[in-house]
Amino acid sequence: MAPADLEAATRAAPRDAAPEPWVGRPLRRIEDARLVAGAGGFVDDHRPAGCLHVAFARSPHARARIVALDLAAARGAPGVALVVGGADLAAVGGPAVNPIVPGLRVPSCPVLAVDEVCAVGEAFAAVVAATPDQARDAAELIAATFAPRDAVADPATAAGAPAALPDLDANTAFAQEWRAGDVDGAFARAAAVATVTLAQPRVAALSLEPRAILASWDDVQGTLTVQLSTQTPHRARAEFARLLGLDRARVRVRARDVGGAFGAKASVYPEEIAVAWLAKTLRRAIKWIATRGEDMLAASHGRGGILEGELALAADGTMLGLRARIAMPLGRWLTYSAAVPAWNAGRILPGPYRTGTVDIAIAGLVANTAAVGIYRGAGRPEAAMLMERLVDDGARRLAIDPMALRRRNLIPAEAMPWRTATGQVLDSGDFAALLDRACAAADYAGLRQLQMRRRARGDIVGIGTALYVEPCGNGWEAARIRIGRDGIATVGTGAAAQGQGRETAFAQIAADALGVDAADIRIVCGDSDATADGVGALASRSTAIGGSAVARAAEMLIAQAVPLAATLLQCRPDEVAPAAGGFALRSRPDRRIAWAALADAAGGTLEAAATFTVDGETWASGCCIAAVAIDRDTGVPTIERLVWADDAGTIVNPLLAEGQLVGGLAQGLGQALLERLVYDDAGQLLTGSLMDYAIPRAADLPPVTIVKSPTRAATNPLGAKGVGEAGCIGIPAAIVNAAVDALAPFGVRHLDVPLTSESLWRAMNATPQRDQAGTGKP
Ligand code: SMO
Repeated sequence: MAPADLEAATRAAPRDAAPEPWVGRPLRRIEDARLVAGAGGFVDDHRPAGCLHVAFARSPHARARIVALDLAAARGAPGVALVVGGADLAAVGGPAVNPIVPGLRVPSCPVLAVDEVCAVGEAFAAVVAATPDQARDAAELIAATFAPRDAVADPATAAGAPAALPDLDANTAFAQEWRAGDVDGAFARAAAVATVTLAQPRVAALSLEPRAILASWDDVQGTLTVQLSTQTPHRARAEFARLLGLDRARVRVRARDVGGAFGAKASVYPEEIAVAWLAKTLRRAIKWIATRGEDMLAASHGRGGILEGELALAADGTMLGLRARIAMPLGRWLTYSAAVPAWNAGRILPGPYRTGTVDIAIAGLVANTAAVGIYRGAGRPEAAMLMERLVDDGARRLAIDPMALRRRNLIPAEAMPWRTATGQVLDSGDFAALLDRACAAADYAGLRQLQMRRRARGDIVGIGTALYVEPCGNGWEAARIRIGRDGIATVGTGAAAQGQGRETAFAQIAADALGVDAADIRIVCGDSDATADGVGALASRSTAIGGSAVARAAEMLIAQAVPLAATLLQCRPDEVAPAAGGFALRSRPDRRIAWAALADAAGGTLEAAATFTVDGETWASGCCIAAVAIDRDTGVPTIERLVWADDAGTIVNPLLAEGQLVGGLAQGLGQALLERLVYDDAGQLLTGSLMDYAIPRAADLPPVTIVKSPTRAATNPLGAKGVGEAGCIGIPAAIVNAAVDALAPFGVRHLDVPLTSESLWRAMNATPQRDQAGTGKP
């Protein structure tokens, strides 16, 4: 830089300081301009010339030996480039599994079934053709002869699901137990023992763009570029590299826009491995976009657990001990995070309560169905449902108001950080404040009085509460910041996006950290080249961990820039202070130097990369109160009131946070009232389309009152917590508690989701009442 330019650069005042921090502002989503204009970049928006398309032949049997496979007719069909069977890909391995629980046994998962199919919908052959229709037509010409075998039924989805936990046997892929304190003693001296058994249906993730992949092989460079609808691009890159025998540097995975993932796009699928292999083998661009039906049949499902719990209570409502057995279905193969729902449900079961005496056992069961994996909440909703049902059942047995029983057992805010009986360390939270604010906003006392008056005139009305905790991921995330001569900061993050508004929130975080305008930030996410490595968008972790990585990278960039700024400002580094748009002399704030000039002086670019590793875990929490009315003649439930206090710590953008809460509420509502995947006894999926699987529509959403009750997270510099899964965690439990409360005069003691009008009507009209827990204790 010439001295005259330098003089000008150090004098040119960059834009004025922001009047307030960017974090906390209700900034409109940067992403929406392209999305509402139809200019989003979903996988199917990529249409390279000469791209070939894949269709799969799928098993019609839950379990069968493949006796013969005839691919000849398909190979001769119009437009067909290649047809492969399982044997052709037998040497390619299967998806990796996170060994988060001890002794995990992983069933084999061939890319395409070789000798045996293990679930309806499992792919056993693939056709590559010029158009998607030609590929599908040819796939129908594949002639396979099957010898059906006895299938292992999924306990939770078999018709007439048992109300008790199945025997754990050879189908157990893992088991784990948490024990603390004298559990038998606690139950022996209990004044009351609450008992609850939950049988949860499986649900479908139903992202707007189904699973989708476009894999392109570059024969000159020897590289594979994959456009993938994923929430974990770096994980997918590692998987494709490992499975195809490529160096990671030669694989790039990109996900420009992902129309929802909800946990179901955090693992590579066998179909995706097949497409990547076909691209490398044919040295072409190959695309597969799943149909809605293929996703319902063969994408990973969520929930489906059977959970039994017992809560020992003293006469004053003090929790003395907690016993639980939790069995989660896994299906025929394990997704990367297959063990997480059971592990989460077990480790967080005590929730916000002080109970130090526990015996909690979990197990994961394989069966001849589609895989079951993480799904928005991933075990947290199951834990909240079991614990909060136990609390209400205990309150009924002791004739104590359920709110008073909760209040008596909450971990006090002053006790944070709190180590739970399962060894989890809650970093922050004020559960009593959440409960009080929710009660105040709902006018809980008034609601109870109104309930008495309405019951007296024949209305069927109930009030339900659920408190919840939401662990927000452990481990690390990566970020990289590069500032060029134009002063624009390009921020790469390993925290991908699936519709949360990541570009907006992270621009706010980076703008504050660098002291620049958010308009001068470009966020690059959903790209394995954005950072050297990365984890992805899951487990409510991205803002707390990924956002902190961005802040950390900014600190490192500032540390690099200060000596340079000192040279240019002709002062000592300790005389340099951050100023709007760059740095200034501490003693002479008008003597400034902008980031652009620093980048120029550094040869064109300033760059820093950082990894943030969370020390322990960040815990969000909340409290939901629901008031539900049930129609006596039809059983139709109406959610009359919904109040929700959530603690997400520091809120980066209130619009985005509320969007996440309400979106999660919609999904939680679906689980509470509507959604259920059903297999018949032969392992056939009966709910294979949106004609037989109900999801909430906009008109189904009740009004919700959201009140804030934040406490700073103690485990990350932003003080931020997760918010994306909260709606699936607390809302269903509150609604079920309200419905059980509504039907209590009918002797109803428990209801399983979904609370369809049919199931509610049957519960009202069943006599005598079934003892749900099978314990003999009414
Ligand atoms: S269920 Mo989430 O994407 O960890």
